[in-house]
Amino acid sequence: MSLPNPDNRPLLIGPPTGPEAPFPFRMEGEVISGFGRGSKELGIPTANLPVDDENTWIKNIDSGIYFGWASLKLPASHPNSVLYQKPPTSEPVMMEPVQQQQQNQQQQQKQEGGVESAQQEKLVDQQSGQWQIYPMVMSIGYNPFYKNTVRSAEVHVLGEFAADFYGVGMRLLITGFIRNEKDYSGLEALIADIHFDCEVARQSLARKGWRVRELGVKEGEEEGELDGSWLVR
Ligand code: ADP
Ligand code: RBF
Ligand code: MG
Repeated sequence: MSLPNPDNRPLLIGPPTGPEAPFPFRMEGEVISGFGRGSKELGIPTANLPVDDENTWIKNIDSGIYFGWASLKLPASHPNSVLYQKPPTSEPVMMEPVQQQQQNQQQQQKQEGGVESAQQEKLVDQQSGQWQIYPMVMSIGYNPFYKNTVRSAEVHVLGEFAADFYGVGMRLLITGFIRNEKDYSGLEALIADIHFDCEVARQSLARKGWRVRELGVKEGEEEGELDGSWLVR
C-alpha cells in the first residue's frame, strides 16, 4: 500500500532488535466514553482510557502519538470474542432433546431471577472474558486541532470490531513514540497523518523483535521475540 507522505516521514521506528529504553511502558484501564466527536464516523474510533489524578503514569508521559500492543478482555458475549457463540436465530433450529431441555431451564431461571440475576450474569460474563491482543496507535495529550482543555489518552485498535467494547478492560504495551501532536488547517490532513501512523505501527510491529511472542506463529513468519506475557495474564 502506498500512502501520501508529504512530510517524508519514516515508516519504521526504532532498530529491528526491538523497543529501546525507556520503552516498553505498561498501562491499564477500562474503556470509557470519549468526547463523542464521531471519530467512529471518520473510520478512526478511539477507545478512551480514564485520565485522573491517581493515574500517575499519564502525568509522567510526554504528550504525543505512540504505538504498541493493546489487549482487550472481551467478554464471551462480544462478537469478536474467541469464546463467542452465536445467539439462536429466530429460524427454527434442530436441537438434541437434552440441549433443548437445558435451554428451556436456563430461560426459565432467567425470567424468575429478574434484575439481580441479569447483573450476576453480566459480572460472570466480564470475569469470563479472555484477553485478546491487537496492534494499536494512541494519542496522549490535548488534541491541538480540537484545543482540548483536558488531557486525554485514546487508543485506535488496529482490528475490525463488530460491536463496541465500552467498559472492557484494556492493557497496553507501549513500544515506541511516533511523533508530537500537531495542529492542522483541516480535518483531512489530520486523518491522513493518523492513517500514516497506523501504517507505521503495522510495519514497525511486524518485525520479529517487536512482535509479541504471545501472538503465536503465523505461516511464513518467525516467532515474535517481545515479551507480552503481561498483556494476557
Ligand atoms: P468516544 O468519543 O466515546 O470515544 P469513538 O467514536 O471514539 O467514541 O468510538 C470509540 C468506541 O468505538 C470505543 O470505545 C470502542 O467501544 C469502539 N470501537 C470499535 N472499533 C474500535 C477500534 N478499532 N479501536 C478503538 N475503538 C473501537
Ligand atoms: N489530534 C490532534 O489534534 N493532533 C494530532 O496530531 C493527533 N494525532 C492523532 C494520532 C492518532 C494515532 C490518533 C488515534 C488520534 C490523534 N489525534 C490527534 C486525536 C484526534 O483528534 C481524535 O481522535 C479525534 O477524535 C479524531 O476525530
Ligand atoms: Mg474516542
